[in-house]
Amino acid sequence: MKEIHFEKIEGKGLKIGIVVARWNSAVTYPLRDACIKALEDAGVETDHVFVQDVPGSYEVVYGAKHLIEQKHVDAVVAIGCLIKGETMHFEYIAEAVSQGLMTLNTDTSVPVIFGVLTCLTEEQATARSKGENNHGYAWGQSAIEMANLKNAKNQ
Ligand code: RBF
Repeated sequence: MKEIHFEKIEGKGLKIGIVVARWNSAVTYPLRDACIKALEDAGVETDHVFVQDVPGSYEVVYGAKHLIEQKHVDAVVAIGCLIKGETMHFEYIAEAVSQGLMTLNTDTSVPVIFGVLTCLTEEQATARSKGENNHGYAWGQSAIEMANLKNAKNQ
């Protein structure tokens, strides 16, 4: 399994946003839940976790921006699941969302974690959102690491 290695991460006092698309919620909700678990395991207080549902992956960029501006979070995890169909929607939405999330990273001071699965089949999406290989946990850890980097002074 490919995975990210994390040093001990401390989340106490951080405010973390999670924006989650309801499209393919059988995939995105388990990703969201694993992300929340990672935040709890790292000591983020429950009332410091702000979860915002949006209809689909295309809307996660606006949802992330909303959390940054209205909840003043230290990092956001943007969760969605795009599954390739017969038309071009997959390519257009994937490109727009990845660019949109990167623009938030470069144009705001708040790190945004890319949690959008772009899969060719439902099986691929399931394999990345369930059990040991649920990517949501590492996305939560990534948010804490980046939030601490945002708040680091002279390091
Ligand atoms: N949103 C997703 O999060 N995952 C998808 O696989 C997905 N497929 C879509 C396919 C089509 C043909 C359309 C029109 C929309 C799809 N959406 C999907 C929804 C999209 O992200 C957005 O919510 C809507 O287009 C409304 O802006």
